[in-house]
Amino acid sequence: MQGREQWATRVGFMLAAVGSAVGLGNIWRFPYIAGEYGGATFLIVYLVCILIIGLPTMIAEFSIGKRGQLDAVGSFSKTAPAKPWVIGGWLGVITSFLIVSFYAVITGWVLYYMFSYLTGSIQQVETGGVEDYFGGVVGDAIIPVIWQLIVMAIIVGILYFGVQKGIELSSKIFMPLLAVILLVLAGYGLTLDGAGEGMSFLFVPDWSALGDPSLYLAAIGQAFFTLSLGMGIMVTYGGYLSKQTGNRLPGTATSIVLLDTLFAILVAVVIFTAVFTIGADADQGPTLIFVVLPEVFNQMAAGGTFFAVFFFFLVFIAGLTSAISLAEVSISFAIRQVKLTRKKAVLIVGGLITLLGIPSALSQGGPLSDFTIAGLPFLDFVDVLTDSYFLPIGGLIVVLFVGWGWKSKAALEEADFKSQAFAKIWLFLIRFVAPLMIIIILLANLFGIEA
Ligand code: VAL
Repeated sequence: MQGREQWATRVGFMLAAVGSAVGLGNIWRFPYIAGEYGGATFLIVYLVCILIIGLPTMIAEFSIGKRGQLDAVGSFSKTAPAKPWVIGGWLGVITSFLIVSFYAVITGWVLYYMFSYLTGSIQQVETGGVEDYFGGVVGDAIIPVIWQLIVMAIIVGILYFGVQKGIELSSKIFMPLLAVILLVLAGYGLTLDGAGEGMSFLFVPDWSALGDPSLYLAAIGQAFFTLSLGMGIMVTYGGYLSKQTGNRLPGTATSIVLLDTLFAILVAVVIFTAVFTIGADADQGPTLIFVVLPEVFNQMAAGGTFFAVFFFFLVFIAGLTSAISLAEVSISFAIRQVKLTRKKAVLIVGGLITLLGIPSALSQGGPLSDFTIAGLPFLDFVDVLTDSYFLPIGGLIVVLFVGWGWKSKAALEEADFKSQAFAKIWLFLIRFVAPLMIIIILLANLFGIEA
């Protein structure tokens, strides 16, 4: 057997983790959830969740991977032999596999939109008609599947080259590119007529909204999703760390969390300045970037197409690097557990993900829209199952294991804190604060408070 793959540099590892974190979660999910929960108020609660739950959990996931030096399942079982904690690893593999199956479908819609702008077809839609246009695209029997297949082929193509030449190299190219595009778009957004209103929606809180319990659920759920936590990704990526690339994990994790948050805020600036420019409502829900934003682009006197192509390219690249990380969890598992070569594992796992994605692709008004589970179309069912249940359970197992199941000396050694005070705060957060908050959201989800 060849030696296990590893990151080439610490910065490369960090960019790959940022590539994983920054995705549809930041560009598609964050703005519509923030839009639904009043903008600035949501942002504040979300930032608190990121700091006291997200960041500590990320350090915990990296530490497990770094100690185990294996895939998500292997790293759990090596760190805690013959203990039930390994369920956390299995759940990570299952969750990421489920998420990537529909994630590639949505990334396919994004790519389709980008091409439609390039060919000029969306620009011809009449004002107010994008909703029907979107319904036509996602409800078609062929379009969503073809674009899902294209996206999956690109993902498989990149993963075929492995950790350093595939994941790390693509992140080193794509992440700076994304930052540049985003800064240009945000700068442009600030010149629009709705800039003032958009910015105050995003940054001036309405304190009365804090009384809504579902705001907190939405904020914690978003923190897990956007930071790629509870899905085995950061454990898997931690497994490719060496002594050199894996030192000072708290610093690396802090940079990842900061960059992810900055991306989300800048995207929200782009979107809300645009939305308020045409006087649209911010609380449109999941179709915000597919319906409202194109209306904005179409109504812009100048530069709409330019803005739109770059925007959807940005979403596509962000989605791609995240989908890569989601798929890698199962691939690294297949390489170790089933003893496949990387190339075989990539092809087989990629094929299985694609198959599972097809019912999602056909569920949004297409031929399978009448096939529902628990009253939901297939894509929505898989989304809710993972977001509302599997992610928090996965995250809970991680914090309970690192906080209580693992000797704190060993955990601290892997995390490699330079400050005693921060090390103590971290242990306190993963032992008490994070588990308690996660248990509250789980119970709230079970008892049906809408997130
Ligand atoms: N964190 C990513 C996102 O925000 C994925 C991996 C869920 O979209």
